[in-house]
Amino acid sequence: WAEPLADGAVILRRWAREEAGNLMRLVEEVSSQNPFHHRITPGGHRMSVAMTNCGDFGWSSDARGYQYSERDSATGHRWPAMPDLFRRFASQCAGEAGFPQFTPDACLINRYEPGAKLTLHQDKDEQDLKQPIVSVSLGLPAVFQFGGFERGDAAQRVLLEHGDVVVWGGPSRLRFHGILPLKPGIHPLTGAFRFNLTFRRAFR
Ligand code: MD3
Ligand code: FE
Repeated sequence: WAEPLADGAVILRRWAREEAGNLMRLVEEVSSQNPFHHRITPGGHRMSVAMTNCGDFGWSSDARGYQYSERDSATGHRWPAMPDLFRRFASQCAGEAGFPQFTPDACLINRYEPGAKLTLHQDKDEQDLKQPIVSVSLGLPAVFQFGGFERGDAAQRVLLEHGDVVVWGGPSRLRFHGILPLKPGIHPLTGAFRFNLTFRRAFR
């Protein structure tokens, strides 16, 4: 079912459940070509979340900063192609949420182990901020923090569970958000991990 979260943000609860097995198989395929990797922030910290990407562009962080690029700066190789199912599924979810024209050119895949977290941040490295971001959560549940437009604004907490899809568009696109440290557990599909796929339009 669809649950409005804020202006421009909709949670499609459990929307990815049926495809979860197929999506995870494709995550394994992508990560066999471009392994999950704990990147270093421009400030020199190792991220607790491990990442990989697929698509024409990938998001990464290194000493030079955060950017989308056609190649992984760690290897010099192009990112694995975005699987058709990823592109189709993301477009379909965006359509449900009122963004019928969305076609992602980048998919960032985050892998959380127990204790891994993402501190409050904004996603604003994309060229056209009118395009939404579609996020798909798989495996262990996590507490998502959804703040305001300033880092210090109060944040609401929302549990994101296996199969939950969220479409972030409109004014919600620039809200601060993050993930609290993952609690340990075992999920039948993903084991000790949580995965989050975010589908993005990096460039017009
Ligand atoms: C709200 N990922 O990759 S998904 C990220 O669970 C990111 O891995 C989190 O934040 C995760 O940048 C949260 C939900 C999400 C994704 C993108 C957003 C919320 C968003 C962009 C704008 C506003
Ligand atoms: Fe984000």
